Amino acid sequence: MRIFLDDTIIAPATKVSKQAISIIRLSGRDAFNIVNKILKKDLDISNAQQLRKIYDNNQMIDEALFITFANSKSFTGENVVEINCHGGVLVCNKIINLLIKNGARAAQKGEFSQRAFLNGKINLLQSESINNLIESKNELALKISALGVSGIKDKKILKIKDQIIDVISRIQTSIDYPDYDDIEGSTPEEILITLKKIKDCFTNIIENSKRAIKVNDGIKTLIIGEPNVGKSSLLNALLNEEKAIVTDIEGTTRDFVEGQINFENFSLNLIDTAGIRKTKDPIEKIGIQKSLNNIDYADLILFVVNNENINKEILNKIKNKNYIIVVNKEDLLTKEQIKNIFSLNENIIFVSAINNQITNLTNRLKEMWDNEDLLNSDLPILTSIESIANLERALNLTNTSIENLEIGFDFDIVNVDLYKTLEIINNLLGIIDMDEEVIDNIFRKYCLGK
Ligand SMILES: Nc1nc2c(ncn2[C@@H]2O[C@H](COP(=O)(O)OP(=O)(O)OP(=O)(O)O)[C@@H](O)[C@H]2O)c(=O)[nH]1
Ligand SMILES: [Mg+2]
Repeated sequence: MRIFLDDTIIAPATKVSKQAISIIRLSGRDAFNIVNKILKKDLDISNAQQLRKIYDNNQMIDEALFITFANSKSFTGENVVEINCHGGVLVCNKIINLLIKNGARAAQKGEFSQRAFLNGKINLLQSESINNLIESKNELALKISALGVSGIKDKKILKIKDQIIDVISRIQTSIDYPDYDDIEGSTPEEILITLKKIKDCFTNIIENSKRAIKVNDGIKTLIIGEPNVGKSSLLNALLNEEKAIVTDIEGTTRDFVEGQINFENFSLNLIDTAGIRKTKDPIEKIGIQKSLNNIDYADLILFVVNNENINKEILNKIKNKNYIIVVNKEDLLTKEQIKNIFSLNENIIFVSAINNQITNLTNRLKEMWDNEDLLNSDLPILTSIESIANLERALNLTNTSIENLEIGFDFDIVNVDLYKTLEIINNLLGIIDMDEEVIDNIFRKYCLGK
């Protein structure tokens, strides 16, 4: 995709379907002129909202609300018109085609955000947050994305950037003026202190960002255990629907049954698996092997048992993972049994899936993934894997600079890596010119009309 900032682009901002209202958006230098061609009287630019009739020659097509934004006041930084027309598929498409006939061009995927970026209205991190805001599955993910869109936390990155520039300048001056030993803070020891602070900041941003991505993508949660302990019943209780088949026959679940549940501050991607036991049935065997193989990839294991006989082989397989032993069928246990089981392991929770009594478990999950600190931290959160990978590269370069200074390498070698680090941070913020192709690649991910 080539970028033509001269073009006026158009796209539906809402789904084109049968609904009360559809919104069509135009952005570009000629947005007002093009829209005027389908009206009897020109838009009054000083009036942001106007109800007007739309004409194709003399044929009236619809009556719509026109909202105008002039240049700097718009999201894209260009002249923008939003047309709130009636929501029929035919009428909406007709208006779009009419405006294309009059000089607009159909927008490419993500082109509105791209223009906002190119016109300096948002930086790259903000534009990634817009996408995440739309994709948010739970409340926390939404709040994180909203903060990202506002760009409020980018100050910290700007501060780090200033620090990097400062270190580069100090080193450069020491190189250029070797006899001038009066430059404040330019001994290797002093530079190391700043670099270690930068390193800590990068590390924390990366860690928080990875957690934030998990918040929205979901925690991969494997429900495992022996046959008939109530794994599928637990899945159903968590999902609050009869998703998996539940019977009293051992080996009911043969293959994975999946479901997703959204809590306020996290989401769980649940996988119910085949009960683990020794079997001659070849199909059941495959299912059991699949359950075991998946242990490695899970973020959380819910190991379901019914009593004090906790299968040691299974426990051994999950002992290094994040796990909870869920004692199901609490309704069938005596107080004495509960007490005994409780003392066996610190990760034990009692539930009765069939009776929907699972609050012990959901409360524990909420404690484990409270995640509120992500909101309270003043560090920005990167919302795309690409940006995190870039910051990881910056972290590696900073680490190399620290190591090189510690072993007494020349300053100029250190500065080469610091320049590269600065370039990465600039790219993250979209501050310097980036290769057109890179920009295209980034924006193609976003959907039309955003
Ligand atoms: N009393 C009681 N029975 C339960 C409870 N949860 C499940 N059951 C019963 O236990 C039996 C097995 O339940 P499932 O959920 O199919 O067990 P599973 O672990 O998925 O079994 P497989 O798929 O065969 O491995 C069913 O008869 C359920 O009604 C519970 O909390 N209390
Ligand atoms: Mg089952």
